[in-house]
Amino acid sequence: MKTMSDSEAAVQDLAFKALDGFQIEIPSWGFANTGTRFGKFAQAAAATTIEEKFADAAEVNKLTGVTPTLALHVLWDLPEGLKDVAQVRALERRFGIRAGSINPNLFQDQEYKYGSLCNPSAEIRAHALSHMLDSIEIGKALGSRDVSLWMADGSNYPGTQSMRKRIGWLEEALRRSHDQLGPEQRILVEYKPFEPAFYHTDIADWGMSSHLARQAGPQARVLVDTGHHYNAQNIEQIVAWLLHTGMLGGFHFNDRRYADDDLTLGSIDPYQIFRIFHEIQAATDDGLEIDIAYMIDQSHNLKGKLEAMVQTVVTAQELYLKAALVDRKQLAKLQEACDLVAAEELFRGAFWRDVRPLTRAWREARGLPADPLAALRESGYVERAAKERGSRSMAVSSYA
Ligand code: RM4
Ligand code: MN
Ligand code: MN
Repeated sequence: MKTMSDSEAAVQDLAFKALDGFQIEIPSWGFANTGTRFGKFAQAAAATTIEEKFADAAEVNKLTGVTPTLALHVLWDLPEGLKDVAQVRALERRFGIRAGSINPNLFQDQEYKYGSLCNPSAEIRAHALSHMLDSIEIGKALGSRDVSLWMADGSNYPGTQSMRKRIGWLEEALRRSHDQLGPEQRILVEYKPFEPAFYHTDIADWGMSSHLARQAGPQARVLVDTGHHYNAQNIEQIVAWLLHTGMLGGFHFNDRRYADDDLTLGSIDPYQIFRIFHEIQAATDDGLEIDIAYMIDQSHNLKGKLEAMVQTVVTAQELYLKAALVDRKQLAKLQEACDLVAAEELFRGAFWRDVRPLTRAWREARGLPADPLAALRESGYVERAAKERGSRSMAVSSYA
């Protein structure tokens, strides 16, 4: 066996520490038959019950070792609300996976046609708020920390809604939700510039999220979904601002070429995720107190669900590790001296470094499969799931 030089050992040390400190939450809906609004291509192995989603999550965690929690969507996973908590508790014990963030669903009820928390009808707003409060109670009962709020609220045509009144309603709803949080709980406020609303969206960008989180109370933060930006936007700069102002609460990771495409992380622009991780790790090095929930929010329409999830987790680890290996002391010196090319080369160099031998070594040292994707294929899990689930999972509804 080849022995390591001191510097190789130091790099490995640093790498193992970084990887030990990185976990990422997977979404229950990433295992289900989701698709585009034009239709779904059903997969025989897709999960159709919450039990199957927990089983899939446990498989991903067994292969990668870094996904101990599963994000839940209230309507899809706990259709009976609080009454379903006992079942989720039992699944947690059975599969060794904990319930992660709780995602209220304020976009599917017919009454939300003109908005939920921002609906001009006081009655509908009250109904939406009570769903928020139920979601907070579900989070409490499950001991899960984050309630992550995303709304589809907005309008399609100029002049049809008062944008300013709707801000006021939203502020009130978030304050009242915040009042009900347990001491460990947080509300994460997600933003999105458009879709499904195409003229104005009530929480359209990080400034709006940040304002709403601040006025809601000290336990509210911003959630950055990487797919929820205009194409030219500098997301790592947004991240830097949120870090600086103490408002960064979490991420929904995914990739995209055009809009909210929900493609697998790093498939289109891995450099961007690297740049985001660099900002976070630089802030940590500088002693900023941060507590960020890393979560995946993807919809795997064409790729196999399990494969796509494992691929995403592995990619996240690789990009996180590349960022951990940026020599930030040296980079700070080069930045100070305005040695632009050397600074950029150092930065780019870290991005181009092949960290896969390090992630393999870490996995072996932690008793995990060195190549989780290959291990998934060898396990036959997907084929077994397809056999068992096949008939049920093919019965999916179409767009119309
Ligand atoms: C939204 C947003 C939310 C997700 C819904 C289903 O675009 O990303 O986080 O819960 O989709
Ligand atoms: Mn999201
Ligand atoms: Mn989205």
